[in-house]
Amino acid sequence: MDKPFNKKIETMPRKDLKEIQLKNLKKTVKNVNDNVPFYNKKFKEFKITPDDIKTLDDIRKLPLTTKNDLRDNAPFGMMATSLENCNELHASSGTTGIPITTCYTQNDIDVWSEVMARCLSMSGLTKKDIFQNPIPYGTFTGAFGFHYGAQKVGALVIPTGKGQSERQLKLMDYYGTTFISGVASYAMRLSQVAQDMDINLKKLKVRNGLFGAEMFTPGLKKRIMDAWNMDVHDIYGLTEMCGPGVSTDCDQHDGLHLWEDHFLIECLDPKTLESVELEEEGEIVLTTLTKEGMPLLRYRTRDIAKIYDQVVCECGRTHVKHTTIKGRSDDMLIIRGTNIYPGQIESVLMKNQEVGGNWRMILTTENNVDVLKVEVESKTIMSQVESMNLEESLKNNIKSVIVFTPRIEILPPKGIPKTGLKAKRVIDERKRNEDE
Ligand code: DLL
Repeated sequence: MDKPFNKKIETMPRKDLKEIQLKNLKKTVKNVNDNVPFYNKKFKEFKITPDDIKTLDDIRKLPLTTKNDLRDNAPFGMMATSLENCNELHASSGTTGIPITTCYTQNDIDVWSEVMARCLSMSGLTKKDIFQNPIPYGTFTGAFGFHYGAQKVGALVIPTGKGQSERQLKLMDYYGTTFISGVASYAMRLSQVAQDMDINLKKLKVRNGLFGAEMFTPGLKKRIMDAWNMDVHDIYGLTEMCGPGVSTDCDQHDGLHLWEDHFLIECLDPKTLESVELEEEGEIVLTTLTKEGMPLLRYRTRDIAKIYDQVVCECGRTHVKHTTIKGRSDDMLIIRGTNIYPGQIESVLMKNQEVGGNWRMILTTENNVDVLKVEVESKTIMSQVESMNLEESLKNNIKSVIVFTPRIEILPPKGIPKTGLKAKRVIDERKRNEDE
């Protein structure tokens, strides 16, 4: 059974937790009203003052914040304190626009280390572990969050950083690494490289892994567990909150505990922006409760999940749980009139033992009709007959989930070109075809 890093807070009675939340919500609202012109203007527009926040439900009176608001005020317009009081900057990659930038005060770094230490301990990390961190150290929040948290737990951190999969595997073997972190699809890439190098992953000492940063279906999680013979946990987070460390699943592997003393979660219908019921799917909206550098009110994450209606978990933690992230609302595709999340396709693929670690969807238009092709890497090199059989079975299985029949192309292992840090699952060429 995993041990809480901070038992007092992690198992605190919910009544006390809510008191802390209300106190810190009031403080945050006053802080942004006094120090962030964007919020001060919004409060005037909404005709509210910080004194209107008397209960946690009053959060609904507050304005929502969107990624565009952050972009309009980039890079430092949303800061609640001067840069002089900050000592670290992180930013999203900015591949889809202006990078989302956030600066941390020392207290923000301390809080980040604390929540990461809780997530890592929940995934089994102890001071006895040798923790290898194969995430690029840079403006991406991933590597530093894991690094600070693992050091706080007291593990020995090996900051291997970016890529170089062969070197990562050799170092795991050489140093006897017991715990690894990373972007979810990278663990699969490593297992593929291990196969090419004739390394038996099960003979390495790695016994735990904590992964996230992108769509992470239960099917992919199980795949990684089986390939490495290790326990795998899912970690969620985003640059706008702190980076990784917002939530992680405990040993029950049934939902991710979100640290409610630092973040306040709501789940809204993305169309009406009204709250959905517990256990109903919606967009996760988060408010920071202790952030000093860039506090955010009701930030629309675009991530789709459900909040569990469960007060105390079997693990003893009292912090609320949400389901794994199903996808982003902006990832949802409408193909031939059907709403499809890439995660639905991944769930089917990962159940098939002949399927390798990588796949992607390519959408085009032919005679005004959407065409979906799913490219799938096989686990091992296949004969033509084996490949045709796999194609047929995937066609039928995917059809049963998305209603129409996709085209399937089976590619050899590593047949899909590598993308950046996070896997690129969807290539939508439909618009371009229409314009031609
Ligand atoms: O990806 C922070 C992170 C690093 C989390 C390492 C976990 C591990 P961003 O680059 O700002 O930050 O991307 C945040 O990634 O809104 C989700 O859409 C997605 N995401 C993050 N974790 C998960 C997860 C980092 N466990 C965006 N499951 C978020 C599904 C995730 N999606």
